[in-house]
Amino acid sequence: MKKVIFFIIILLQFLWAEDGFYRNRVLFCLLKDQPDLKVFYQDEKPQTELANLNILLQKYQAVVLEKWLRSADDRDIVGDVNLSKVYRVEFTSKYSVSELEQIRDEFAALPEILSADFESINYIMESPQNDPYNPNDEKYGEQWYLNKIMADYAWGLWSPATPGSPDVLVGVVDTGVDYLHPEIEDILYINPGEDVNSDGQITAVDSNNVDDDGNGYVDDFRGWDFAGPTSGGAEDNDIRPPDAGPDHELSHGTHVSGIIAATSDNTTGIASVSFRAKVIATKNSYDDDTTQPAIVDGYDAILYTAKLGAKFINCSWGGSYLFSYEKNILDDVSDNYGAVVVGASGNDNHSNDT
Ligand SMILES: [Ca+2]
Ligand SMILES: [Ca+2]
Ligand SMILES: [Ca+2]
Ligand SMILES: [Ca+2]
Repeated sequence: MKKVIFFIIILLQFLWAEDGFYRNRVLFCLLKDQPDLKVFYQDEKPQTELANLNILLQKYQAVVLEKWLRSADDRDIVGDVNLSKVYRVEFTSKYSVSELEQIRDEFAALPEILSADFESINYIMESPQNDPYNPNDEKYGEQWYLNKIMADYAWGLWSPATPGSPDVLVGVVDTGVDYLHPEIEDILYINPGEDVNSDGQITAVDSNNVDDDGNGYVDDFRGWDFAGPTSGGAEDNDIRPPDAGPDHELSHGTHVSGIIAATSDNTTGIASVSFRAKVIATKNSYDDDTTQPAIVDGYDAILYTAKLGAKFINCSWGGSYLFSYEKNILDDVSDNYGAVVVGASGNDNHSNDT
């Protein structure tokens, strides 16, 4: 019998934990013009100068009444809520959800109180609730970082559907992309405004030398080469870099695009973190800049991909400065195009803390 009771207690604790909020607590916020409560304890029970409140504290057997936030002061006002006037009430025992809702509503109904609510229980999750999804790509077993960030469990959330979505557009502002790469060719976004015959393919008919979508870039059916082949050379619509340089530096954009969106679950190569997002790639390096390629017109390219619909814009590059108009671009794409720009945190072998 003891074992059964023990099991039931464990089960109840598990269920309570699952419920996600404290069953023996209520938070309430005083009205803005209400002075702070003078809390004192009588027979280890909290009391205040407010008779109405004392009745509820006694009725539901409160054992603690305290300010919820030690860090809050009169600067922390959100709408009608002055966060420094939020109090936590803790009761002797736990209540059912319906009882706690009733208690919350009774506190909220007091004339001195603005509102009342529950308090959540939060965890560092030790294990996800769903099954992981393991793609069949041949090198997936070597991609330890995907398991490290629990991408496999994130993919599993789509079950039984295929993970990810080709409707998610990711801008990759980098050294261009080898669009003939077998893991890349199917993940590049085709600009429908330049796909003249609307077949989702880029063929000779689409190269009509006309800016069909009127965005200022002629035949930019798969991104744009903002740098052009050499310094001083004309920009063009070919985002494919040459395979040059001792360390193949110009393949950086292809590498990055693969990490983000390489075709996954195709028994070939790697799986990508997004599984099957589409990439809007730009080329921002010169073909002959093979030692340490500089990013040419990177901010223009950020805006370009945002205007085509990229909601995430990857910039695996950086420098030592961010000047005002450059910051304006980041704010523009965030505020006006709803895009998140992700930048490198530094590959320059020094501590960013100093
Ligand atoms: Ca076409
Ligand atoms: Ca165009
Ligand atoms: Ca065209
Ligand atoms: Ca693959």
